[in-house]
Amino acid sequence: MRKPIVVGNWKLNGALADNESLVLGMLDGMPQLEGIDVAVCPPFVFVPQVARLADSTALGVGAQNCSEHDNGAFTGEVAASMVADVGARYVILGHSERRAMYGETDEIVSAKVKAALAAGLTPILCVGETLEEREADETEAVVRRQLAAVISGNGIQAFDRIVIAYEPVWAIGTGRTASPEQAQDVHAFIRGQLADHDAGIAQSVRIQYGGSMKPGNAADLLAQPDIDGGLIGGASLKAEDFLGICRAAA
Ligand code: 3PY
Repeated sequence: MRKPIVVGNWKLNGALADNESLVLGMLDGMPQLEGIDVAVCPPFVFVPQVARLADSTALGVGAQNCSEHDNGAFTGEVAASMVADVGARYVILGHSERRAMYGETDEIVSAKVKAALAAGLTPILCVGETLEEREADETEAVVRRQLAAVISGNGIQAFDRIVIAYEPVWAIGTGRTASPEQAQDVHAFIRGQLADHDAGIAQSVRIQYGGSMKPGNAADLLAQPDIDGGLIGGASLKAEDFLGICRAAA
């Protein structure tokens, strides 16, 4: 049995006072959640604050990105070891917004996964197709290519320590959600791609669904056999919505 994992991606949102009430609200509901991993990923600068608030609780903290480099002349970058140092346990990598807006290629994402693993972080590796790609029947080819880069750069064994998030780009920030069947099909395909390399890893890897998951649609998505949790955008900015999704996953 795979342990469900629900992670909030706050994106470019947050402020010290707001973060505190949001995290305290989440922590209020956490004791009722059993058998599930829960984390939130604020912007870099708020990782230490959230790590402090969540200290000694079951709420994990992650970053939304990290550099593929360890240190040096890379102005504006943040190394994986630095986010680990200030209390992060997870890092979201290859989110479609970073692939589309910041030029992150499959190879860069793979190098970031390597850096994150070396720093002891759990990468949350995002994969998924755009609307044009889906309409051109290229969903499987895109997801296969995105996974292959990380497998070739890090080896299949690395997936022992990676969480995958399937995020159809057309369902991110659009209010559109993949149907449970559409999501399940791609989750099963992802597991099948890993099974071509290692059946045990394919069975144990956790695959989250991301893309407008809300309390109202979470239960149906999470009931699918290959959906092991959620990577939550907007609904992670309200404690009650986020906890509602966590309860559906637990
Ligand atoms: C969304 O649901 O909007 C996301 O991008 C989650 O990462």
